[in-house]
Amino acid sequence: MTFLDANFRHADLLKMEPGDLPALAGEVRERVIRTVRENGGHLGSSLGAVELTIALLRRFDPVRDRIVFDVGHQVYPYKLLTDRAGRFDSLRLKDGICGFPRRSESPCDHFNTGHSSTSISAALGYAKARDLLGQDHHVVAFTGDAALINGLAFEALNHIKETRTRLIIVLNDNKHSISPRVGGFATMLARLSASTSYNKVKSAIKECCRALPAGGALQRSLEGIHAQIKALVKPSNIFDDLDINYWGPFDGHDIPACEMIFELAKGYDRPVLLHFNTVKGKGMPEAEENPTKYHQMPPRAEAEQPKARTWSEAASAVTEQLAGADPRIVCLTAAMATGVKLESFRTQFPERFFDVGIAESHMLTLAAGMAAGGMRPWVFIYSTFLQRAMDQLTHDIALQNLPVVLMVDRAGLVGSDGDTHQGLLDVSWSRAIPNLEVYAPADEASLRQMMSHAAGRNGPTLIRYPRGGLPIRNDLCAGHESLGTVQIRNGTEWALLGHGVTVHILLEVRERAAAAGLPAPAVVDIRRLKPLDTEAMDEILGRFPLIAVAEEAYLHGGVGEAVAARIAETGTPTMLRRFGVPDVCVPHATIPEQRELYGLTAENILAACRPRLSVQAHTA
Ligand SMILES: Cc1ncc(C[n+]2csc(CCOP(=O)(O)OP(=O)(O)O)c2C)c(N)n1
Repeated sequence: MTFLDANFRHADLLKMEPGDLPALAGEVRERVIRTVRENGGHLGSSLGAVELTIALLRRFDPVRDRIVFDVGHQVYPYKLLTDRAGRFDSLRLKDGICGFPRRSESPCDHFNTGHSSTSISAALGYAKARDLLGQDHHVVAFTGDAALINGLAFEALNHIKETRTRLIIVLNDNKHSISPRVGGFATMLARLSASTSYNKVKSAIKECCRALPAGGALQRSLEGIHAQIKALVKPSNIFDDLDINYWGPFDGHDIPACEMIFELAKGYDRPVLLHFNTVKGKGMPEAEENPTKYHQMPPRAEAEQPKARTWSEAASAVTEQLAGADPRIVCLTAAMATGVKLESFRTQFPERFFDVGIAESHMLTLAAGMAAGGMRPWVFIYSTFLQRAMDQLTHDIALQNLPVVLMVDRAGLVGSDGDTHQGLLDVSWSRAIPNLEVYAPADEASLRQMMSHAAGRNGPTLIRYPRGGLPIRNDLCAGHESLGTVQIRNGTEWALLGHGVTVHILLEVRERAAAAGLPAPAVVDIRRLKPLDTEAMDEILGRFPLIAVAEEAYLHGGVGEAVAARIAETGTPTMLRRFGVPDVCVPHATIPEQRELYGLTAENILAACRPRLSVQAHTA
């Protein structure tokens, strides 16, 4: 019998017999695996959270109660069981179900996420709002063990006591970040997880469940278990010390036990943290075996394509070479060693590799300290996660003019992870930070050149590069020593300026223009985004009556604005068109679809510029 069909509703879950729930869990897993294999997405975390989600949804009202997920990549079972099974095949596709909780998508999604460690702060906010508004629903923060070590989560844990509110924290402890988790807190959790108290509680729960009474008798029975939990489950731990009641560890795959624990927690009038042990990738042997590999999977179409060498691989290969020549070079990552491809560096230079866990702010200040102490730190970070460490970049690194290199991966549009993961802000804010030099390579040769420059620089350098494979063209700036603005193709009447990936789009515009009998535009690689190469720039602006700037970044604060300011300040009589991402949150879709949405295509740029070209009248 199939339970999880397209019409499955949350109400159906409440009617199910407990004995049928393991079969439902199997169907949820099967659906998650099938969909992720096809569309790509996060796999291991969702597979590990199936039973906990079923129990949560049987004991809490997902609309009235506020369940706040951390990161949000474990919500596929939650989405399937909250009336979205019929649309689940569209997961992460354009206009489809988002891979993370989205308030606009369902009344059951209470807080948008994508970045980690926000759940306790947000849930605490919800709890306090409830108290102040005189409401009485439950608030649950659902967090992973690796997310818990971020400073933001610690700040929230510290604050809980002061708020004197009722809050339930579900700690889904699968012992893994993307890679194995790191640090002293991980060791403490491991010690708690190994505690044998759970077995004693389990037998108490089993005893109670044998003849579960109704009404007041149930309440008395629960109180009895509660007393046993308080008596039994008390290994010393930081949570109790922070006045957050710690209960656990429990088996997060035992649905009746999870339900009972949730029911108990609902009756508790103080903050409580429920510690569940789970297995990342549960139910899929290869994912259980290798949770790092199966944390996230590419869409089938991408997986079947021949694997191109990626920007991340190229960047880490150059770093290894530079580190071989300079023993002061150290590499830092915040739990993203696989994503930024630092595994080989870690093997080659174990003493000079630092995975700090999900702790971006700490990582940057640590790098600043290392640089002040005489080392040459190279920080590898996704553009979107650098947002977590803006003050550290500014206050600790840039203002002290320290020689830290920021290798900003996944800069630009990132595709199906959606709005929380786009790397569109780094250009705007990094252009405003003093002492910082900012570069965007358009090909591997440029990347190498920029990294060599950064290695020798006595100040902070940021190099942004995109997600995915390197371009086939690798000689764009051949013969040009300058890391500033370089004209790479000659032209008349119009010049197209870009940086990074857009340089290739502009070369395509040039080809299309030639095919259409239009004058060929000059193509210019801006290369250094800050400080702008004003000398070369002014010379180019002065030669062409039409200038177009294209960048895979927000238009607000982008390089296009800097060019506009330059044109205005120098009184250059030229017309400017800018192409980039407008003032919107960019939803999940493929990168080509996202480019299409915002006009970052050769076709659109040509169409937009065409009316300004004087020869247009002569051409077909
Ligand atoms: C601020 C931030 N840094 C990095 C990431 C990338 N990231 C996504 S999931 C993850 C690991 C999360 O581990 P955990 O909280 O234990 O949850 P699990 O995946 O094990 O369920 C990381 C590092 C992120 N989403 N947000």
